[in-house]
Amino acid sequence: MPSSPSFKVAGRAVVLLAAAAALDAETGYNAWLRYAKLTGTALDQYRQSVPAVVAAMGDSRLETSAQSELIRGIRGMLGRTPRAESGIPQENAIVLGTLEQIRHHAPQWRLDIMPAANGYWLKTVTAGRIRYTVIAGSDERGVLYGAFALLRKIALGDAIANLDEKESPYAPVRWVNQWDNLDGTIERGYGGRSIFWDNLKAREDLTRVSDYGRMLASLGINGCSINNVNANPRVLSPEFAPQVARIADAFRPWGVRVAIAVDFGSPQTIGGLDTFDPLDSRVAAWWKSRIDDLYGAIPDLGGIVLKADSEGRVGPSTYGRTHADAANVLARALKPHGGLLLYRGFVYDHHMDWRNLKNDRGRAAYDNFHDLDGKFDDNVIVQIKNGPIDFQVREPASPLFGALEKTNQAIELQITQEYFGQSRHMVFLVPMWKETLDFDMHAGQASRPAVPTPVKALVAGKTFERPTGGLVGVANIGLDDNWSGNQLSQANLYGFGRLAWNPDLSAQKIAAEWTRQTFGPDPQVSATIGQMLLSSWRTFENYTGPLGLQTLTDITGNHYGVNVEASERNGWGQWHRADEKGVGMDRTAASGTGFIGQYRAAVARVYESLETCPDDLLLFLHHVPYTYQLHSGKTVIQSIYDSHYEGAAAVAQYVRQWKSLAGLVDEERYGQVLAQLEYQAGQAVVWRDAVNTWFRRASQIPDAKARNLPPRFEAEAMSLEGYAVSDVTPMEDASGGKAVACPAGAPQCTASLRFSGEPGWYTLNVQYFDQANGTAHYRVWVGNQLVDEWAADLRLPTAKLDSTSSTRRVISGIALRPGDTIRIEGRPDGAESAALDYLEIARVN
Ligand code: GCV
Repeated sequence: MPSSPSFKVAGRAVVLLAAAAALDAETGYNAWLRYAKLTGTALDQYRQSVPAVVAAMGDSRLETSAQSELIRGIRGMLGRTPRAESGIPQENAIVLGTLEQIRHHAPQWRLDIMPAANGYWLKTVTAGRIRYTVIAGSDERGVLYGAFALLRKIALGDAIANLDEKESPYAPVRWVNQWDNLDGTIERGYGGRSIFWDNLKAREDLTRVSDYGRMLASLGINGCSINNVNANPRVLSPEFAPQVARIADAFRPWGVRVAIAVDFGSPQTIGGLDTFDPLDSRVAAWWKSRIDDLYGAIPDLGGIVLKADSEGRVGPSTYGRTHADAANVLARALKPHGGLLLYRGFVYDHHMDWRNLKNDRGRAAYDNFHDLDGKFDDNVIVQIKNGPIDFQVREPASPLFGALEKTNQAIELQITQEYFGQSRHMVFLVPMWKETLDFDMHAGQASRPAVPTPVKALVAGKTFERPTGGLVGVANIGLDDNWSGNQLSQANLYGFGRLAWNPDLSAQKIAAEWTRQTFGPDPQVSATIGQMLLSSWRTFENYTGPLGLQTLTDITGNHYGVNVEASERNGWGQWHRADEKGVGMDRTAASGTGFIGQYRAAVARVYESLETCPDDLLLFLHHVPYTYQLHSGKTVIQSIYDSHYEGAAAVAQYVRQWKSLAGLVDEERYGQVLAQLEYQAGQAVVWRDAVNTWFRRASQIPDAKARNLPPRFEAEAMSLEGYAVSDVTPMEDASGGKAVACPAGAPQCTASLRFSGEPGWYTLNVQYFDQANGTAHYRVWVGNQLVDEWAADLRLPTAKLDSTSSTRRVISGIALRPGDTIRIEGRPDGAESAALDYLEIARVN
């Protein structure tokens, strides 16, 4: 990727001189595989310990990738290009191959313990004065993963001189799912269009797919389903197989097997049968013939992902058949080819009667699948979302994990940040995933000694000795230069991959690894970014949906802005049941929906009792009055108010923390992240105010704390020229429930006020609306002086005036005197009305 060497942040000239060479502007395309040149003693040390030769024992595609990756990485980090050789050289060398090859060529090295499939052994071996750094894989993938592991060690500054380290993946299935549509759009994708598809075909240029395969391989990910689970039936049409085959070709050098998602109605829609009944022999024959053909074109196809009977997708219920019937008909066709069928456990009724307090979407996965335990073929995996609802900001582990003993399972985690601020908010999801993976479901046999049965062990097949299972992540990448819509969301892809390889890694370790590889070894950079990442889930939860309320977003719309009521009075079942008396879903066995009874007794006991239920999940599991006292000592309502203020304050602090890295991060990424965090800080205020206003109105209980906030001037109370006052819905999405909008066709409108405060330095926070239907322009004047201007050109997912479009412009360092006129000019464009909510004038201390 092109990069520009310019770097011009004022005020850090001394630091810059020293760091300039390392701080070339970067797009983020190389993600954590930058292989940036080492400096100082690290460079000297590695130059001494890294040999001049990289020798491969075999010439398979994966070994060749491993060899060239090592050369690429060493050239990048050490500025030296090792020689590529084959066989065992008579000089110091990195030697890579499968254990079988190495034993054959060098039996005297006695590498006789085989790591599990896809594993590797990094070992320093000496022969007289010759020193070999051996990368021995249990298979070819293991060789490739070992090569990446060695490079990671160098990038992290770990010692490599005396290696003896064996690693193998925790679970056999380590897949990503792309929700990419064949037309090139991506469902819930925030990193640009698809790298795979355009215009109902595979893209002409698949270089990005190959580069993505390299990123996945660096983490040990071994499979990728390449189209949306809301599948276009066309993916199974006979003429489409070459398209899939081209993508498989691009991934193959990186050991990533392609899988596809299919539509269960395909025997009818594509096959021309009059049925898709899984027990009809013609349907079974059709699946077999299509799958045989696919394997003809892609012999190493990983398998198929199936979403059936969910959110409008057809499924076995049409014929009164079970999910096992549906899964097995495909699994039997896949079996002779070694393919897997990943059947999604995300099955629920989205037309439930919300008035019935016993209805509960949270029950659905367990209710649909636990009776079928033992009925699925052994190449079927039930793919279960981490929580019982749908990737909300906090959910308990799905009870289904603890309910399947004779069925393979996988956990589905969402890397793309659908309910987590999409690509605009920084939220590092690893701590949340860890909480679920480490959660003990107490699923062991009562008769056996109590061995912990965490979710990770259950899905990896360890607890009940299942033949397969694993971790699946819904990916967050697209054609954007930085892959994921912003620089920091790459950490989630990295974190997913590292956890899929080893869920015992700590969130701290993963954050530290990612930060160092992505932003370099400066300790201040590592400490600051690490602190931001690791606190970001709690921060996001604080300003969106604390205490188990789930993400209080517009669940029937864009899943982005705040809309507390959107969850209620509809059939989607993401209810929080907040009313004037109390809040929360009663999911107890005693008086509620019975959801808690789906857990094994030891878990159910903790959740059922208010005494032991953790505060973080209280409102997910219980309905309580607003005045109920939490373990924290606060009332529920005060905790809601406080956490929203804390969340917004934490994001404001992230901005300051990031600014402390000026000069230590390259200019391009520094600027992008700063802009993102400043935007997020504004959005956190929008969330804070909307949620708190809503709950104050509902509960009629005021915030007990006097908050010291900057004075706010509503736009509708300013002196307006051209602007018209407009109601905002829901009303809590705008301060005072109103905005001012400039009518279409008007060249310009203005809102002004006379400043009457103390003379001094101030920050002006202009809260305006950036709609998606035009590019309005704003200018701010103090007296006759233009102090700021900008275009409302963010890619926000709404054309309305609401919390999604509500955006903050921070104008700092403004000198004000009493009597000054502050004037905001808005120039509308298209249907975008240059709307304003309010102006805050904050004194700078
Ligand atoms: C692919 C949620 C998302 C949908 C997604 C669905 C699923 O409902 O909003 O976009 O569809 O989950 O996981 O199937």
